[in-house]
Amino acid sequence: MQSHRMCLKLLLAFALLLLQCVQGGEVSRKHRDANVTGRCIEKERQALLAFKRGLVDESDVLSSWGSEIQKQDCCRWIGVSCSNQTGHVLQLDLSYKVMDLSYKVMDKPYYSLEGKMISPKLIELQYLHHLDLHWINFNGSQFPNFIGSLSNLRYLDLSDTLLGGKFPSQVGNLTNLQHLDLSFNDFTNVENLDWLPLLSSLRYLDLSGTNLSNVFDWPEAINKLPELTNLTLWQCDLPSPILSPLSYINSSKSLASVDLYFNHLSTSIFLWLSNYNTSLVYLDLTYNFLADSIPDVLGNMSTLTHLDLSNNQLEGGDPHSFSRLCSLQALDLSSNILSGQLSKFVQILFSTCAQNSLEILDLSSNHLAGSLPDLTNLSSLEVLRLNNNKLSGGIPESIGGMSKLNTIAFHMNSLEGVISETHFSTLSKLQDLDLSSQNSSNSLVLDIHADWIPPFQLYSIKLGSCKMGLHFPKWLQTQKQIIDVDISDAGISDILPSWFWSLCRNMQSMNLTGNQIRGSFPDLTLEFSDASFNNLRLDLSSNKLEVQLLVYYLLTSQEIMFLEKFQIA
Ligand SMILES: *[C@@H]1O[C@H](CO)[C@@H](O)[C@H](O)[C@H]1NC(C)=O
Ligand SMILES: *[C@@H]1O[C@H](CO)[C@@H](O)[C@H](O)[C@H]1NC(C)=O
Ligand SMILES: *[C@@H]1O[C@H](CO)[C@@H](O)[C@H](O)[C@H]1NC(C)=O
Ligand SMILES: *[C@@H]1O[C@H](CO)[C@@H](O)[C@H](O)[C@H]1NC(C)=O
Ligand SMILES: *[C@@H]1O[C@H](CO)[C@@H](O)[C@H](O)[C@H]1NC(C)=O
Ligand SMILES: *[C@@H]1O[C@H](CO)[C@@H](O)[C@H](O)[C@H]1NC(C)=O
Ligand SMILES: *[C@@H]1O[C@H](CO)[C@@H](O)[C@H](O)[C@H]1NC(C)=O
Ligand SMILES: *[C@@H]1O[C@H](CO)[C@@H](O)[C@H](O)[C@H]1NC(C)=O
Ligand SMILES: *[C@@H]1O[C@H](CO)[C@@H](O)[C@H](O)[C@H]1NC(C)=O
Ligand SMILES: *[C@@H]1O[C@H](CO)[C@@H](O)[C@H](O)[C@H]1NC(C)=O
Ligand SMILES: *[C@@H]1O[C@H](CO)[C@@H](O)[C@H](O)[C@H]1NC(C)=O
Ligand SMILES: CC(=O)N[C@H]1CO[C@H](CO)[C@@H](O)[C@@H]1O
Repeated sequence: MQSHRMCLKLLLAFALLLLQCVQGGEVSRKHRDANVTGRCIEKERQALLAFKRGLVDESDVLSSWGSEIQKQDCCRWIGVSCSNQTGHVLQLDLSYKVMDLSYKVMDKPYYSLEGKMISPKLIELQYLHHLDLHWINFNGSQFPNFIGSLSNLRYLDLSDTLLGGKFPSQVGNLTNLQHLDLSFNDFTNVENLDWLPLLSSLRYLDLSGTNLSNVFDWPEAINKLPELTNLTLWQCDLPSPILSPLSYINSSKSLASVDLYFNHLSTSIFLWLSNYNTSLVYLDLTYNFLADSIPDVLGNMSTLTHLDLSNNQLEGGDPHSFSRLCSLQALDLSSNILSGQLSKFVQILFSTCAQNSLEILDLSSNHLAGSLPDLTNLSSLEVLRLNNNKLSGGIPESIGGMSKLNTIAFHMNSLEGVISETHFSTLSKLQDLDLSSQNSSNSLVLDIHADWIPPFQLYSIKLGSCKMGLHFPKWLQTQKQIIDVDISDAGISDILPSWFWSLCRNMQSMNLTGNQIRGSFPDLTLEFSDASFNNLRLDLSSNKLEVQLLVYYLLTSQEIMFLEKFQIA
């Protein structure tokens, strides 16, 4: 668990470094030049220095912190902000957001501020109202009890710090807190949330990754926070609420965002959520134990804009309750067991309301059947995923009029018929198209003129097993941003065009297997010596090429390329 998270950290940190590199560290420079006039208080300076001694700073990101004469003003240290009237330190933010990473990109591949201990001298910073140590690795050390005495704190973020030990319920003493994030640490199980209602100003709460499996009354504790707007409890082993009539009384009416991804919640969660039916805009219940049909009470959450119920066991084909969700922008019901006719489902869904607001519709991986209806009434739709269902029949030409679409995923159905240029006529924003069928369940034929100039610039196109005619699709040449192409098993019987290698430049994946493509290769070593082929995964197997090859290029951490497989028939 821990090592997995460290890997993720490294990866993210590396991505961040690249980003910082591109931005040239402008943000942080600005930060350092600010508040030149500040003069910090000696006692607080000593506290900060003691705090620094508790850290391992291999990348020297805290180089501005020091006892040298030119570094005397601790209000100018990176991550530190003082009151410009009293000089007291008000803010200590050592999250990666404020760190200056630009200097060390080359010799230190990632940002690594580690903690041996959180110095108790930090308690000297009595005026501190913002403390953010997100992502500093404290490697299982105990949560510092004294933090419960920093009574002016309004903002506390100790997420991903790998603190361990007993869950720090003494944060309940920080009654001014508005923002509390203790997510993804290594605390033991929480016994109760009795301390939570003390935080009556709390607006934002994130306890993700904390085991709350024994806290059956967690909804009551949340209800007692009158100002709470954002609640995030990912992966908390949350039990389904056992609701007493009391839980409806005096509940806060402010919750706007509820993210309960990956817990043990059943449909009774909706009863609790209906307390918030006038405030809730964002609801994520992905990976829970929601079963049976889509509950009616959802229909009363009329302010919802984002609803994600994917990866549950919801069934049936009657989404009546959705017809009242008039502000819905994103609906994800993928990976459930919805059944019935798609056309009826869509008709109920959008007969009254959300047809003009909906931007994302994901019904993939269900058991929806029947033909694809005319969806042009969903006038704002950008993402349409209907893959892995039981859809049959043709793809209506009307889809070509849905000009905002950027993603179409229809693969793994039983669709058939001809696809023409009309199907794409106004799709200038299309970036991602998948009509493939790995086991020939779709049997689509692309009938497109050789000189077609598509309206779009795709990133990814997957047409595996769609029949494309004998000729190598010339229009692919027009796609300048494309990184992923699958035209395997497409019935192409042609000579590999000379422009093929320039098409592959900067691509990640090109799959031409199972065609009748002929031709020989010029000097492959020359072609592949070009660095722009660094990450290409190219599959040309099962063709009639003189050189049959399956090439995997991988980029190792030493930036050395190597060929894993090179088959010559
Ligand atoms: C800092 O000083 C300026 C005037 O120089 C004042 O307008 C501002 O409110 C002060 N900010 C704080 C946080 O005290
Ligand atoms: C983290 O703690 C473990 C023991 O709990 C220790 O073996 C390991 O060396 C520590 N790692 C670092 C980087 O301090
Ligand atoms: C929290 O508050 C209680 C009582 O108000 C007090 O006894 C306790 O010492 C406080 N804990 C901390 C860490 O400040
Ligand atoms: C959470 O705690 C419960 C009860 O102690 C335990 O059964 C469960 O495995 C824990 N969950 C995780 C993810 O460790
Ligand atoms: C609800 O609030 C009222 C007045 O603020 C209070 O008298 C009552 O005891 C509260 N009810 C519950 C169940 O907390
Ligand atoms: C709180 O939730 C709202 C609604 O989803 C969102 O717009 C906002 O960014 C969230 N606030 C924070 C601090 O994450
Ligand atoms: C939904 O709201 C209506 C009033 O707008 C109410 O009559 C009905 O009981 C509510 N349904 C549920 C399931 O809460
Ligand atoms: C919200 O839910 C409450 C209780 O479930 C219900 O009485 C009320 O009518 C609902 N309001 C709306 C607007 O649906
Ligand atoms: C589109 O909406 C109009 C007006 O709401 C309606 O008359 C028409 O039947 C709808 N078309 C489809 C294909 O659902
Ligand atoms: C292949 O398609 C059939 C339906 O034609 C489906 O039942 C089966 O699950 C598919 N196989 C895979 C591996 O997806
Ligand atoms: C290319 O496509 C075929 C058939 O769809 C598939 O079996 C093969 O794994 C793909 N090759 C690569 C390298 O992804
Ligand atoms: C980096 C920093 O400390 N910035 C502060 C400088 O002072 C202004 C008020 O004048 C604050 O708003 C900044 O946060």
